[in-house]
Amino acid sequence: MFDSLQERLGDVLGKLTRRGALSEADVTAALREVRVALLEADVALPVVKDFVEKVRIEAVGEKVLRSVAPGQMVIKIVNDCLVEMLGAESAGLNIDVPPPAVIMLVGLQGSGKTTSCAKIGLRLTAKTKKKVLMASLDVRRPAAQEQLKVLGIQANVRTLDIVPGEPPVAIAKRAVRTGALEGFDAVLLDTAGRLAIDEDMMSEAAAVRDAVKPHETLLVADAMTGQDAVAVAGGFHGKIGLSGIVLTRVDGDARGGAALSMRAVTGCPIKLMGVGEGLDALEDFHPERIASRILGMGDVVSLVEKATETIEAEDAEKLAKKFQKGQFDLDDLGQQLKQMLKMGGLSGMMDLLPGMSKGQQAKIKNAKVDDGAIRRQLAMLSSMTPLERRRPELIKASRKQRIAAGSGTQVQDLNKLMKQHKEASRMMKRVRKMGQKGMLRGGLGSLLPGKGGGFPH
Ligand SMILES: Nc1nc2c(ncn2[C@@H]2O[C@H](COP(=O)(O)OP(=O)(O)O)[C@@H](O)[C@H]2O)c(=O)[nH]1
Ligand SMILES: [Mg+2]
Repeated sequence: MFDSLQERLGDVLGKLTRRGALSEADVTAALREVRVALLEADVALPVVKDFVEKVRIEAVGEKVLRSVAPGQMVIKIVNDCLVEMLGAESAGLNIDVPPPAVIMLVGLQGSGKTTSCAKIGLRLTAKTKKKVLMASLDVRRPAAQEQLKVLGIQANVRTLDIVPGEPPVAIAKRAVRTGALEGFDAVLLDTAGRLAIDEDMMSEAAAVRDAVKPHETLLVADAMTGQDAVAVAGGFHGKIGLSGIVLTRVDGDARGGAALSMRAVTGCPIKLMGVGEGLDALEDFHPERIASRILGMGDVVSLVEKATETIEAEDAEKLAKKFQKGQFDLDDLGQQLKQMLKMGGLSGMMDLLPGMSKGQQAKIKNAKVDDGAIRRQLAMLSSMTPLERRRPELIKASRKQRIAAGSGTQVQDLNKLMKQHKEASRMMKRVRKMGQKGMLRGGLGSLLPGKGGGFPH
């Protein structure tokens, strides 16, 4: 699922990150493409409109367009809005009630209700050691009750004895009564579905609901059905009231629009997803994981988060001002090294630096610069006096020996550090004529091997 959407969004957003600065027009153009991509993935139109508008409002702000890595900031905003659309936090089944917890499954025929019922039964039994009773209220299809019984045997979950001719409401009541009398923690009710929503089906489900007052009413919806699924969800929610959604066939090659719209349309969380025919093919639905799967850029998102935490705008500006004056002392170097460490070392920084091709990034990542080198350099810097850090030219032979001894390094390590600092500050001077942002980038970039300073090795 989500493959084609992922490809489309990846293209659009990738283009943004490859540009250094962004204008409002760039963002607007990109969002137009995002909109088309979502519509093609079958996301409901009102949901798409809402989504794009939300992203636009946040993305064209000063803060984003003037930030260190505007393209990535936009991706982060898209990601956050996706998460919000999918339901902010993951929601589990609500079974913390005086037992038995009654869970009713509703949905169209063939959506996967009976299978999901057995999957949930197995999960509650195996994972949370609950005592579960399942009952099929599907008296329409001759083999339906038998099907649940067979699955119950496979999953090692009890099913309510079948009484031929018993109507659905009576079965539901008997199931809950049996559950209470025999000390079951949960009673799962698998209801009958139709090929399309109709009044009969709705009133039957409503009658069961009124008779047993379920703690959870889950809509089982097939992710493959696209736009229809959204209408179905709206219909069920209006007539019966849902507490959550189980999305099935997420393992298929659906375009994913249903999954993306369902939460927004009903306001109900997607609680579980079916990812195969096997009874263990059931997973929790984590909005943030799904979002990063759709964007295929989970790493970038967390890096941007780290970057905004570590490179505060003011720090960046302060640094830029110093560069403007052509100053770059060992304190500044230390500050940059610390930032690098915080951001997960050089390989982490790579993605945040605009203007680097994928090839360059890969090369540097493969070089595997270890954080240990940065830590050693920081140790040397902290063995210096403040005066030495401000005026590196003071550091001659005897001082060098003291610093190396104090930091547990060798004089040649220190020489290397001094040389790198010299190269970096030369680089700073070279980028002086660029804009402030350019200077910051040049400054950070100069710290990278093969792109100026060439350290740490
Ligand atoms: N691939 C896949 N198949 C599923 C999933 N859930 C259910 N199915 C299959 O869908 C078909 C119909 O499922 P069933 O539970 O009988 O649907 P019901 O009519 O709503 O009770 C069965 O063949 C299931 O094996 C899923 O998550 N992935
Ligand atoms: Mg069924």
